[in-house]
Amino acid sequence: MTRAIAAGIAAVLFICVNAVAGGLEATVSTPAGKPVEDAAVVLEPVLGVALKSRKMASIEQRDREFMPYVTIVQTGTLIEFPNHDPVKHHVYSFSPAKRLEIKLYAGRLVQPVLFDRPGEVALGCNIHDWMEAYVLVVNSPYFAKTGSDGKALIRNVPAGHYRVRVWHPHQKAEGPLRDIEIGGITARLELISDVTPRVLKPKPPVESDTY
Ligand SMILES: [Cu+2]
Repeated sequence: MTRAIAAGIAAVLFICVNAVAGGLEATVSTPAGKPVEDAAVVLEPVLGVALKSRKMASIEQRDREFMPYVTIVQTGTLIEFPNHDPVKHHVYSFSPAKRLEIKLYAGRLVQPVLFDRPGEVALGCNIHDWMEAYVLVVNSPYFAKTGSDGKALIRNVPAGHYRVRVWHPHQKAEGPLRDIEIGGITARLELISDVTPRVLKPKPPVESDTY
């Protein structure tokens, strides 16, 4: 085989490999047609092991709130909990997928926490009752979270057969899984999730905070 032919074959293979990555654009709405924000859309590969995505995520505390409200990570990801507030926080979870407690602390230098089991994790703060956040731990690196328009875009998904999962911390029930074939294009899906609207709990003025 001449070098030119080998290079030609390599170029064709490269194009083919690139062409078999696709994506999913999902729109999540309530049964009444309202866009659902903060829903997790996850593509779980039916066959084969999914590649690792990023290893570290961050849930900050700012203005005595967790940010973001919903975080999606792949199983095995470390999450750090930097505190940017002038007051202390005491982060905990009683969820079976991850029990944790970071006792009263200030500042950014707290040990990250390993989320090593798939499942849903509800976070709270022992000091500030209104603080809440959720982590969805999944066995896939292919996921996205919906914005206020209810849309989530998952890019660079290798071609193959996947199950589509939609999750929201305030869903009344998790909907049925759907199967989808991802090819070289961005697939579009309309998904329904029946959620209870988030009710913001009252937050006392910062001056009354003694922590
Ligand atoms: Cu707090």
